[in-house]
Parts: sequence; C-alpha cells; structure tokens
Amino acid sequence: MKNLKWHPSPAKVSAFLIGAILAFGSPGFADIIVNELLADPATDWDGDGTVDFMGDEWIEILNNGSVAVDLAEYWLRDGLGDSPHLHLNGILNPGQVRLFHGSEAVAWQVENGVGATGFSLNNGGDTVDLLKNHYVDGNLMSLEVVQSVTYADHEADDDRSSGWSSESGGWALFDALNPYTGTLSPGGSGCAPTPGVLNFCIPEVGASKLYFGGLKASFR
Ligand SMILES: [Ca+2]
Ligand SMILES: [Ca+2]
Ligand SMILES: [Ca+2]
Repeated sequence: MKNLKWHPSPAKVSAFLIGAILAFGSPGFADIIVNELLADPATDWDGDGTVDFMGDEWIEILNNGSVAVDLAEYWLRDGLGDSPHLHLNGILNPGQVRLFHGSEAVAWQVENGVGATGFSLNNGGDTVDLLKNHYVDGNLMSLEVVQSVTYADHEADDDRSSGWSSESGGWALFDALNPYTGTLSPGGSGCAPTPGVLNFCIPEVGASKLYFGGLKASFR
C-alpha cells in the first residue's frame, strides 16, 4: 500500500485492520446504512452523457438514525480487497439518503492515487461493505465493517437495483426497468429503482424515470 494519501492520518496507520462485524447479508443496523444499490447499469445514471459499466453503478446511503451524521466517518468497498473504493463526504440528516455514483468513486481514486476501478460491483453478485472510522484514544486506528450487504447474480442484471423495502421490511429487488420472472430470492417486485430518494414502490417505468430525473436534478 504505497500511497495512503486518502487516509486522514497516514502516519498513524500502516495497514487497515478491518474489524469484521459482519452482518449476515442483512442490515448491520448502524444509523448509516447501504439502502439501495445498482450493480449493472444500462442507463446513464450519473448524467454524464455516457452509459458506462463503471461510472453509472451507484450505491445509496440512508441515515436511519435520529441525529445528523458526518459521512466523512464512512467508506465503501466491495467484497474483494482491503482498501476502500470511496471516502464518503457531506452531512446526512435523519431520514435522508445520499447517492454515490461509480464515477465519483473513480474521481476520488484518481485524486488519491489508488487506482480507478470505481465501486467494482460484480455483475455476478458481490458484497458491499460499509466501513467506519475506528478510534482509540482519539487516534484513527482502523476501519471497521459496520454493514455488509450481499446481492445475488439475478439482482445485478441490466438496471435492476436492490435495497431495503419499507413494504416488505426486507431486502427487495427493484426490477420495473428489467422485470425478473425467476424464482430466486429476492423475487421481482415490479418497483422501479429509486436513486437519491427513499425506497418506495413506483411501478410505472416511464413516469418513474421522468420523475426521478427531475428529483435527481433537484437533489444535486
Ligand atoms: Ca458492475
Ligand atoms: Ca454515465
Ligand atoms: Ca432509493
């Protein structure tokens, strides 16, 4: 690990000691959680004019707690490797979500000299870890896994997202843009992806794409 510029206190940490508080492909129930993700984009989700397998992946983060949280305490990575793919940023108020695109991860990686792989969300299924700074006596010592979400192959097909559903109370597949008719779990919900807004079910594909396009613009 030759370049630690992305680390806030590089001199104090020579390696990441990941405290594995692994949760079960289910919520770790920290206040900050991975709320929804899209691993196989077929749409220009980040709005840069190009559909890109890396830049248009996205991960949505939710503040499920009762106080505002500084996202600079948090990092994201996929299931492989020790190094995070993105250092989060910004203040997230209770009940709010924030969307991070793969292109944002690439930009951060390039800026910090740690490659340019984006989130690297595998289209055959993968795990997304949410990491949090772990301090000892006020010194940042490691990053610990506070939530680990696993998605399956059929969740990572063109423009299908998956995430927590308030309707079902569990992990659900949002497949309105590319309906899933198989029998694997989670099954198709007929609901559209909801990047940048809370997960609720909008089945009308055309309307939802327009609607979220407007919402995304207003959230940025
Ligand atoms: Ca992918
Ligand atoms: Ca794009
Ligand atoms: Ca959402």
